[in-house]
Amino acid sequence: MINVVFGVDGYVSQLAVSMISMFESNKNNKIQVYIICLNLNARDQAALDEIAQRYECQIKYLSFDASKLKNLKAFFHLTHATFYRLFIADLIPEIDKVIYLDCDLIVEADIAELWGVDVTGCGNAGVIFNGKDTEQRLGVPGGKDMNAGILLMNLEFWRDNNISDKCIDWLEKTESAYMDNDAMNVILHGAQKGIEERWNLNPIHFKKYAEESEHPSRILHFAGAIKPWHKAYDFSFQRKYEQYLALTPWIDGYKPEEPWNISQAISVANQYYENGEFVQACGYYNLAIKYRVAETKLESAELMNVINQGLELQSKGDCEGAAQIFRQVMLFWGFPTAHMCNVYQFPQISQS
Ligand SMILES: [Mn+2]
Repeated sequence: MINVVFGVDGYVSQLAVSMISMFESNKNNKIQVYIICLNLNARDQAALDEIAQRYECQIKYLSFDASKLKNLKAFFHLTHATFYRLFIADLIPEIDKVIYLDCDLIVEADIAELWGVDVTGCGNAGVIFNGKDTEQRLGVPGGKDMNAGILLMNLEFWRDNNISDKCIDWLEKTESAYMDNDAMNVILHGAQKGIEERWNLNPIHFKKYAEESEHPSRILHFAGAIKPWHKAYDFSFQRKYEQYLALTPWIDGYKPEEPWNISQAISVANQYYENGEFVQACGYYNLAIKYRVAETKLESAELMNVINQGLELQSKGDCEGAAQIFRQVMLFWGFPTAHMCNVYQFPQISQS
């Protein structure tokens, strides 16, 4: 039996996608799923149970005293659920090993291979990123930057060495950007095992790698503030996300989240433009102009004239011609007009 733990704090449809992608890729494995949740409603729980039953799995739900989180602060786009993994060892004392999975990923791998990694003498196994972050930012000589989105956790080690308490204690005393991820990298320094990067591939950095089945067996982890349920994300991964979402009841009425700033609007427009969908491209270039006007005055009357030329072509139905004019304006403002899979190469893509 493979034990898999998720933590959820609001992102239930995303959890459903992570979970169902795992089941779809692991039809020959027996999996026990645990979900840590503090406020899951009965309807969502019933929908998750129904999905698990399709794959002959019964979910066990775990809850804990929320007051343990009262001194911990979540930053950026992260919710308190990021801290749940710190409590796993105590929540299931009868279990010695689990795979922990985030809710922003798609499993396309046989997780029995991950489950088989030897974690003797280690707290966590996971993918170590290239950054020297832990060493430089957190001042741990030789410190590893292991990403906590996908972990094989040795719970026996966690309990024997009081890792949970040590992490919480460190977090209460330290203002750190990546919170529990940082805490584990500091506290477990010297007791971490690196695994192959295919277990934690961020598609925005590895588009070719992730898409071309060079590694058919991998976990796609959509780390960062822009996710495949945002319209600004790379369209091909939005479609992949929606394919799995379509296996869940959350597909009903689903719409990706619209861009909330100029960079995201341009990212969407550029993709439509490259796909030859000029009507949609113009719509999002218009939105980009709207965001620009809302935050900055237009530079000149001349620029206004150029924009008006584009709008006129658009109103006459020449959306290709209009889009070309709008793209000149975007370039003038310093934005790229070629689609970039890595949305973070845009200026201020996630700025709220
Ligand atoms: Mn994540």
